[in-house]
Amino acid sequence: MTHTAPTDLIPRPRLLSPVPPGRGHFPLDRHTPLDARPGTEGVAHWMRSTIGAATGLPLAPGDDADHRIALAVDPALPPEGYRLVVDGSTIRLDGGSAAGVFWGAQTFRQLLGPAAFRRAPVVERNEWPVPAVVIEDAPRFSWRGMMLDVARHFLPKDGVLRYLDLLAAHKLNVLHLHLTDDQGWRIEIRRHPELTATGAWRERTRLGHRASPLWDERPHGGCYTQDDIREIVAYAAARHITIVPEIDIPGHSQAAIAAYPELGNTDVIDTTSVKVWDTWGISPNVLAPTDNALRFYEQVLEEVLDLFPSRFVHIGGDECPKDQWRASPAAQARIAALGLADEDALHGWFVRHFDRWLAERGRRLIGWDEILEGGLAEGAAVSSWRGYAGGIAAARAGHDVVMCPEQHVYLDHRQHAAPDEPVPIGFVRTLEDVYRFEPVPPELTEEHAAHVLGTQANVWTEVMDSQQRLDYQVFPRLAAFAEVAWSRLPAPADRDTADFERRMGAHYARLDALGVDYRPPGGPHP
Ligand code: TNX
Repeated sequence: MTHTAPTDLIPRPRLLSPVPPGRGHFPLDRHTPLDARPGTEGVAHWMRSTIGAATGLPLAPGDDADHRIALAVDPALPPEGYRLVVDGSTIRLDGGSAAGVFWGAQTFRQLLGPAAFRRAPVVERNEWPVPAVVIEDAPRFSWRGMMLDVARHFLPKDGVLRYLDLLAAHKLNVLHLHLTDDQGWRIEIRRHPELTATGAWRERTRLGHRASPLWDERPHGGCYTQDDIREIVAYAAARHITIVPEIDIPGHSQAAIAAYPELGNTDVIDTTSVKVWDTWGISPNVLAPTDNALRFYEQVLEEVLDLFPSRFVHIGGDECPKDQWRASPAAQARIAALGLADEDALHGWFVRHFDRWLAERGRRLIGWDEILEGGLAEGAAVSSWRGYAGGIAAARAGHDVVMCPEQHVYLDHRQHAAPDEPVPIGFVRTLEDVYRFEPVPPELTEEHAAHVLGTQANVWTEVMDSQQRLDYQVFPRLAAFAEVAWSRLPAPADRDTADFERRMGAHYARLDALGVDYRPPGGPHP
């Protein structure tokens, strides 16, 4: 019978003592009870609905000292850590918290073999031998994320739920949702209904060049209702994943200006003729530095805070062209009235306003590294995307950082130099390149490195208009990224890429069972 060798796990656990092959296993079958001690009921529910559905085993509640799976919280373990002990009579899974037990359950699922990743059993099978093993594991970082851009191409709710399952299977615990951009506004805001009535749709897509498959003349759009968002947040919480919402200001806001023209720089352009953008790049249409714009976005964020329990709220802050502010007498008057030096400082004024506003509500602001340019707001954390430099500067100044340098973890970038690579943009980032990514740059002292909360892979979707293209770009690279974020790997040059590739052999079978359209190892034309 096929199960997975404990040495085939991804991400690699911290400590693994397998019993030599053939020296024992736990005979999981339809009579095996699942005993969930207090605090682990949610994990047991997840195991029944996922592993139970794939195997056809009931995993019914119960206890039997000679044959059982026992889940428990052991506060002596690290908060997200777990210990999994499998012998002939018991599978014992303890976690430092429910989250730790949940990550241990992901490991347990891998030990059952690829069939445990299906939605329903394909053959009648009564025994699922689990190899005897002792695993002690805990994550390197507390922020192990993926950013998904649902603004450039909308991903309907079920697609997001599916990605939450995929993140969970890789022990990733943050989904940063990029909900607004020039090309679309994707979250219902009750107080300002035009944001989605107008802002969720563009007339066409003109991405790249005329010959590009993404140059068309049909409308694109969609949005999440507030009930959709509640469902997504609850689904994520059941998987110990935090959704970090992003509302991008003051740039990347053309869709909002198309919906409410008074948000734009009305003394520079006729904002009533602005439409949701149908091309890519950086739109010159940015928010005007008015009290009205601040109030408007406070009202937006009030609804966002009601929906998302996340401590961190992302306000974007990236790629804000200052040309309209330079040309606008009203913006110039504002700069003078506030006693600011220039347009960069005005950008900083926007960010500082929301830093304070969020702090007053018990939340924390996070923004792209451009927020350093206007003078970093007091409590702000930084997503370092233009390389490591922003993150290094922020960490040295005592600010928290999420490392996501575009040279390493931008999954919109191409995976191969071949001209027929299906998504041929950006620089080449192979699976191995991602495996060699190191989130903590060596120039940081230990004290400053402690500000690196973790790392995330960013998935911008200008060229990803379907689940298939999305899967192709994200996988298998997300598996390498997950190991970087979870496991304590040696320095990049010393990483065992051969062992990782070997384990990927088992992992492709899991992705197949999950129905993931990953890029095949040899490329689309091996
Ligand atoms: C830069 S990263 C952007 C995005 C694009 C991406 C394409 C960042 C904060 N801004 O708006 O989608 O490059 O790779």
